[in-house]
Amino acid sequence: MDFTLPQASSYAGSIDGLILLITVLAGAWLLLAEGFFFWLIWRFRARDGVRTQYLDGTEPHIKKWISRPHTLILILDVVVIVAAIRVWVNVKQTLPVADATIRVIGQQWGWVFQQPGADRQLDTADDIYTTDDLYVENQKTYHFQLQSRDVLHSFSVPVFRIKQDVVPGRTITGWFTPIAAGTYDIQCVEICGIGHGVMGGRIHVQDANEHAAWIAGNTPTVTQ
Ligand SMILES: [Cu+2]
Repeated sequence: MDFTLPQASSYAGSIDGLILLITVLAGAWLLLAEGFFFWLIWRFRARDGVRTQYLDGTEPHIKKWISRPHTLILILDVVVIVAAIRVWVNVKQTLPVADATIRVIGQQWGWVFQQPGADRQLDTADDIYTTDDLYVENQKTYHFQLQSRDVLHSFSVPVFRIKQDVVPGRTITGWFTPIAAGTYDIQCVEICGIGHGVMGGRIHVQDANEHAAWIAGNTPTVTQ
């Protein structure tokens, strides 16, 4: 049984790498600091005939145990910040050229998806609307326009490592490129009322043929 969450978007791996980097750096310092702390407690425990030393913490040979790790941690902070900015710029600041643009609308309590029909243009008469089920093509880059009809929601696709707030009155644009076919969860991750807990959906990442058939089969017939 696999306990890890699949990485189903092009940038999922870089976000996981960032989390791993921070976990390893913070975890190593935690273990080191706690180990040293308990060693001090054991080493300088009360013993008969040994007088307590009174130290005020300003002695250079003691201060270096604070200042040197402090400097190291500041350097590692810079490493984390540089890594985080690189991922942020790639995921949030850069908008790669889209193969298709879709609209994602949050409302109490479900997701409405609007995507181009056979004409491949959004906001035309043959757009396809679905509720809670989003169908996309593997290896294609999508822009999504997030909107809300009522309150704050948050659009989350865990396998894509997407979590983006949805704000009434605004259109927030983001992107993803699915890299693994399959059906995955969509969640709302912003408390949005009594039905928040059931505001889930599914994203179906389909292969090219399967998706072309889905588009063809679901494009509404438009009478001119
Ligand atoms: Cu919601």
